[in-house]
Formats: sequence, structure tokens, C-alpha cells
Amino acid sequence: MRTSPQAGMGVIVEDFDPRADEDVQLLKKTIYRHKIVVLKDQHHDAASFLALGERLGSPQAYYEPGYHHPDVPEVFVSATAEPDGRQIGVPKTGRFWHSDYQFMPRPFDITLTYPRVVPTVNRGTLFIDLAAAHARLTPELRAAIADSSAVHTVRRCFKIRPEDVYRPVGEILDEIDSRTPPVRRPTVARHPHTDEPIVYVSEGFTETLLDADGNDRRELLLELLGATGQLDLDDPAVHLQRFEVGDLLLWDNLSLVHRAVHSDRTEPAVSWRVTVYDDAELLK
Ligand code: 7UC
Ligand code: FE
Repeated sequence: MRTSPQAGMGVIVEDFDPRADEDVQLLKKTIYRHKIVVLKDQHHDAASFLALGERLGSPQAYYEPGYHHPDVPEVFVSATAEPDGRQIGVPKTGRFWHSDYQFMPRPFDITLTYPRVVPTVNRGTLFIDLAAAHARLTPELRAAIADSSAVHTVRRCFKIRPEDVYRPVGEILDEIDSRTPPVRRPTVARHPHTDEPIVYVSEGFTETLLDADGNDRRELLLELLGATGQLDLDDPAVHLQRFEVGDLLLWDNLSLVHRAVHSDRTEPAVSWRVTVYDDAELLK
């Protein structure tokens, strides 16, 4: 396989052979080192896309079945409705800063996305590197968050399902809280594969910060979101990753937050996703 750097963040990988163990090991190292990989010239159906995910770790089906590919549940489908009005998967997913499954007890290590239908305008995904953001924090802010924890929940981003129509919103919120209770973890997390410190907070899924005594420090979360670049799409920390059909994007889901760019026009857009847990030893 051949790698070449991109402007800003990430690398382009060509001639990757998924059957070669060396290529798979090198690809993983490249993901953790460069955070974003664009694999070129990829041709998959849902089953072979999943098989690629299996080479990198253990793929997980999304907990909400409405996102599942009809034949391969581990493939998550983000898609606008078909011209005939049929809806497969869920439209306009992830249009907010987040890390996949950040609201769950264990977020995913690696996300793979495979765009199938790409709109002509407003294409791409935005990324911010939270390890780089940690390195940029002022000493004051770093000290202020040192012993704090962050509380994550899907509450504000959970998508109402077709079967929720006419249900009281409070009942839906109670259901969300019982199925996916808020998760608390240190604001500064250590990356399990690189050992880098990361400010693991997002605008979409992080509800608040708690200090060492359990006091709510919402204002500190806001300051941290601003410092990491999540409150301004023109922040220099924001990387726009463009892609075309035939590209397959892989990223380090624990050290990046991402945000989908969706067209406001009614243009078709379809993207498949596989997310994996990687239990391999530290890959430095
Ligand atoms: O529809 C969506 O935006 C999905 C989001 C709430 N969760 C994606 C994930 O993997 O955490
Ligand atoms: Fe996502």
C-alpha cells in the first residue's frame, strides 16, 4: 500500500490489500497516527464492507435498528429518502459535533464510512482533533478541567422514529434515559492505542462537566467547546474532509470529533458506516 499526506490532517492510501496482514496492521497504525485515512478505489457491497471492518476490529450493529442495512445489520445507513419516498436507514445523521457512541459506556475505536451517493454541493465531513486541542489549551483551562468529569448523553440528538409520532415527548425522553443512561468519564481521557491525552467532549453528546466535588460546571464545558473549535465552523481547528464515490474514509473515533455536512437542497445522499471495537495492544 502507498500513503501520501493530505493538506491539514490525514493521509490518502492507495493499493491497500485487505487480504494482506501487513497492510491491515499498517493501515491501523496509519489511522491512529494520522487520524483520518482516505482509501481510494474501493468497490464494496454491504457484506464486503463489513468484511473490511472485521479486519480492523469487532464491528458492532447500531443499537437502534432503524439505521440497519436491510441485509447486513452491522452496516449503518445514513440516507435521504428514495425518489419513490421509501426510506432506508435514517436521513441527515450526525449533523452536530460528536464522536460515535460517545454517549455509550464504550465509544467505538474506529469508524469506517463508505459514501454511496454524494451530493453535488455541501459534500464532506468536518473533523476536529481533540488531542491537538488538548495540547493547545491554556494552562488556566487545563488546570480548571484537570479533576473534572464529563457527562454524555444522546438526549438532544436522538432521532424521533416513525413509530414515535403522537407519543408524548416526556415518555420518549424517559425511554432514552432508561436505555442509554448518561455516562460519566474523565474530561481528559487517555487514548487506548496511542496514550495521548484527549479532551473528550462534544457539542452534541456532552451535557455538562462536573468538578471533583460533583458541582455542575456547564460554563466550563462551553468554554472548552469554544477552545476546541466546536462553536465556530470557521475555527482554524476545523478540517473539511472531502470525498468522492469510490473513497472509503476511516478515522480514529476516540481522538476526533466529526460533524456531517448535509445539503439543504433535496439532493440524494447515501452513506454506509461500519464501527468497530479494537482490542489490540497499544499501537504506538
Ligand atoms: O442519527 C444520528 O445522528 C445518530 C447519532 C445520534 N448517533 C451516532 C453514533 O454512532 O453515536
Ligand atoms: Fe458519526
